[in-house]
Amino acid sequence: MRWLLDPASVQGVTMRGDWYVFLIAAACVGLFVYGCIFWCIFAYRRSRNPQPAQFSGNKPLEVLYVVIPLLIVIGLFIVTMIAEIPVDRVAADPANKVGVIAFRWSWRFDYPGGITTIGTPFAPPTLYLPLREATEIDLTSADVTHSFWVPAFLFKRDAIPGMQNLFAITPTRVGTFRGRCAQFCGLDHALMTFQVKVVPDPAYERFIASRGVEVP
Ligand SMILES: [Cu+2]
Repeated sequence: MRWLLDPASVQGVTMRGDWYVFLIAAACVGLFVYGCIFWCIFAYRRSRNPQPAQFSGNKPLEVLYVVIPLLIVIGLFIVTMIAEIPVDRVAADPANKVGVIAFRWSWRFDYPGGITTIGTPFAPPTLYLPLREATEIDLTSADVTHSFWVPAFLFKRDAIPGMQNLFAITPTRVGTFRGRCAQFCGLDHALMTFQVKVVPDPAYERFIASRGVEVP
């Protein structure tokens, strides 16, 4: 089902697995419910049942339709928790670390070695990331709550003033991806976009070593 979701990050692939479990569970519940509805429409149609059976209460059935949905919800909860453990994992000593500060209405990226990029609503900044390296992102906000969202990575995390959200992103494909603020944050929220450019590791190393002069 690659055509359905093709995330460009290791973390996204894990979340896709979780999403498939939800999709299959929802499809099974949907099939069962629609099956019951159509079966009732057919089996108890008026020509065969002019007078419907009259009864009330069915203890085993009532217990069953409380217990089964509970088990499904508990199962989905556990599957999601298991998926989130590797996604939330950050290394004690990350190889690459980028600070991201969201502000009304753009982004600031701080790389190692003092390289800083500050965007504006009309000149959205570019975030460079090395391919297949886990980059630790240290996310916060300078004013109100924003949200860092890169749809291609299947990844979104809130940028909250006074709080630091740490997470790692490991891109798996070279390319340019769209990023945007996913939390309505005021007038120019819609212009609060950025680009993510995933480049091979040597190009990223040159970018850092040249203090941002050799843009990949
Ligand atoms: Cu925002």
